[in-house]
Amino acid sequence: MQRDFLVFDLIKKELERQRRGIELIASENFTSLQVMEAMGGVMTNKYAEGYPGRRYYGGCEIVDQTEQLAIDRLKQIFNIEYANVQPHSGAQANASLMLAILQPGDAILGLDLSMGGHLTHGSAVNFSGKLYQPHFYTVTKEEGLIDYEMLEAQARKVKPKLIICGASAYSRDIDYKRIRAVADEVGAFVMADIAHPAGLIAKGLLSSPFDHCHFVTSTTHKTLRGPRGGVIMMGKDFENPFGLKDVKGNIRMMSNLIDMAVFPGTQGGPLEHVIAAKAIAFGEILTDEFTVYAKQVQSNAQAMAKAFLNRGYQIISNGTDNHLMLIDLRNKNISGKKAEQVLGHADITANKNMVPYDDKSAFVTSGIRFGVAAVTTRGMKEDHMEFVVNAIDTALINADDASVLLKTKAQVNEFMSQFILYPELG
Ligand code: DSN
Repeated sequence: MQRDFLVFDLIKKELERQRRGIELIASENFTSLQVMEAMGGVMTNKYAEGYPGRRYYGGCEIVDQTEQLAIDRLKQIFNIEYANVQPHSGAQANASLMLAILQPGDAILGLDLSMGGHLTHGSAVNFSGKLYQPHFYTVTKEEGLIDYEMLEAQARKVKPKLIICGASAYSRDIDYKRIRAVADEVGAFVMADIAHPAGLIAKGLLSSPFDHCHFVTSTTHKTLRGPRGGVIMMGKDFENPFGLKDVKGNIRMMSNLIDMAVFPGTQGGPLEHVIAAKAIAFGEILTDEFTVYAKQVQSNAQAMAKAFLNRGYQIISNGTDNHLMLIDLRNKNISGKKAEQVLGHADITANKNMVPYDDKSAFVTSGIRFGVAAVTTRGMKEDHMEFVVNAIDTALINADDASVLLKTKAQVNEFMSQFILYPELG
């Protein structure tokens, strides 16, 4: 085969883009080189429908070992009884989990997308809002914190089968115990989607959902710094309450139902090359080096929040406990859409985001979301946050001045040249 220079040239350009810019998208990170090597390796060629030791294809004896390693390491990270590492993404993980425990039309209760929630937590444009009957709770207008009283009132009113906690633009810790209490009262399951803060939870820097939530889902590529993918976990396996039995008449455990909902329920062949990469990333998370990284993420986020507050920016909930923050730009007289574009001109990458009670649409928005997981991987410390926030502020203040944006971009590129990314790639 002829080398496809067209595509490889684009991949090289993407590497250069990642190297020269400040990456602040809260859901992104830079994997280690060994994680990327596994993703680009020969395991991509293998079909392995089923699970380790019980596959529908021959030749699975090696991928059985990588998948089992990924499962065992993930269980060790969170000290849990059950893990499924096959979901192709966080959305697939949530779809599988819901398939395992819900019937079409069942009521679910999640954080409203416009308040920091996620598409798969009941949005009308997503399977979760189409197949199930979605209901929502919000954050409080004054403090920007989850409105637990509203959550409890909604749960009592709509009697959901599932309460979903977790978010994609919420910077505070979550009171899982309180959510479980109302779930028990109304007979609901609780699922925590920890896609964003998983890396901090892994190191005990935020509350653990495992003691209180029946199910926990996550992506593997955000603060966990692994390959793009998803996982489903349970702190403790338990007998399914639906009375389903196996061929021998034994009650099936929840782990069986979840495994079956992933495959054959929602997915076909697992991505064994990605699962091998997950195993490597999970091994990295178990090291002390990752503990240092996770602590630095949290410290950097707090330093960044402080620098924004010092410049008069309004952060929803006035700060952060995790790796991200959501900024309401209304007092800065610029929309999220424009801010995202302007920062792009200065090689600073972030995403526009609705703020709670936003008066602008999801395509325009009043907010912008910043996360520090990726820049922390690049090697940034608390002191560097001052440069980053100053560059953002300069760009936003001079949104219509092309010469200032060009100068800021040059400063950003020069600044980033000290944080070497993938030197092995030339
Ligand atoms: N798209 C992810 C994020 O940016 O938070 C969530 O799925």
